[in-house]
Amino acid sequence: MRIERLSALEILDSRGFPALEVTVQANGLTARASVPSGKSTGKNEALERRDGDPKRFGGKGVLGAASAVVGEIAPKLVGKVLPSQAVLDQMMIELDGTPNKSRLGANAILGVSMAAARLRAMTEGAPLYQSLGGADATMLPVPCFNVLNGGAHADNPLDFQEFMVVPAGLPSFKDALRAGAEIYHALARLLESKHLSVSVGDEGGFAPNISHPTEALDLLVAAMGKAGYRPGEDAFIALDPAANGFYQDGKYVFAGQSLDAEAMTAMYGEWLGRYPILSLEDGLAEDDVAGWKHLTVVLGADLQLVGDDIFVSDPARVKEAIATGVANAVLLKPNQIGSISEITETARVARAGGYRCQMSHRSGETQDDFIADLVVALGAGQIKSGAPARGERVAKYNQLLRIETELGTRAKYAGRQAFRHA
Ligand code: 2PG
Ligand code: MG
Repeated sequence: MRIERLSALEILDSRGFPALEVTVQANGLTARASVPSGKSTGKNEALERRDGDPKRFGGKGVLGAASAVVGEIAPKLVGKVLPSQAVLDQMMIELDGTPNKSRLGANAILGVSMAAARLRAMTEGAPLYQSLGGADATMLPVPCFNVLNGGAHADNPLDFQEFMVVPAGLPSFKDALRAGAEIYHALARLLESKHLSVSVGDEGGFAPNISHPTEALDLLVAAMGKAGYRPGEDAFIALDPAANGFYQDGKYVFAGQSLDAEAMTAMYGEWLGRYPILSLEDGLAEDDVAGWKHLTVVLGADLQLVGDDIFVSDPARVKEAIATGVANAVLLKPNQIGSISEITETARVARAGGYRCQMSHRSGETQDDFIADLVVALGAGQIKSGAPARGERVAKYNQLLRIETELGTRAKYAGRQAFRHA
């Protein structure tokens, strides 16, 4: 089976900005993939190539990335047998020749990497999760539903970015999805009763006019109860403050406060006694490594501490973190590193060091549901894909439902075990 055609198209993402879609064809089969985009990005992410032409999409066009696919990558693949994932990704990394994929663009490389993985699964006649993960890939992840948005993803006064509902205590993914949707709607009714807005942020969570994180935490716990779920038994809370966004001159400045890393750690610790929090992502800023070490020493035994901006899904950074005691879990965002082989390696390195992994979407998404299959393939046990609402967010959750149904009695639900110490 030889690759007949590799093409790229500039499409729109969920925010109305350009995104890259890649299509690969062989043997009458067509596989397609598109690449999402972050807004609160880590400074060391692989480069998302944008045109910078102010006359088109405010400089955000991806025609250059598209032409890298068609003009540079396609000539290496068209007419050839589809290589293994490792060989393909390595070929593109070498063709790019930069440490952060800045020449071809991480969006160009990842788009081809994903589309090729899909094509391989189609030629094998296997579902994508099985093609990538083998016959043992049967673990459905715990979904983390981002139901209250702030920070860079909303224009409300809330400085913390994400407040997630985590139905880890339910028996199956399907039950967890239903709980997420019911709690989301209970939260809407609660907000309405308080005359707060139910307009939403970039990830489909509500963005009410509140400013203190504990107001959001109280709302989450109340919504769980209103929907008939027991906080701390059926459903839990995960946070992504995305602390880079409010880190100024060595202090964390939010809701009228200015705290150092020790005070932040004490505050998070105090919340653990009051709220059923089982995961904290980017509780401190990417440059505050000393703060992260302190946070890990003080809270690492009781709480999952996820590194996002600080690790940027980079296996080398994760390795260093394991050696130096920073965090105890890793967020997996394929476009931070730029290929399927590399994100798989990040998960392997994390796992080998005893770190948990959580698969993640980006705030700018498409309907592509690749990460749903990938989280099952990697057996990561956790995923965040925004609210249980909005097409590009539920595309992933719905694909997980299909996978769960297809696996039937072989499907396992990660549940509370997916979270360290939970
Ligand atoms: C995050 C993400 C996804 P963004 O910070 O974890 O929720 O946001 O894609 O804007 O980086
Ligand atoms: Mg984050």
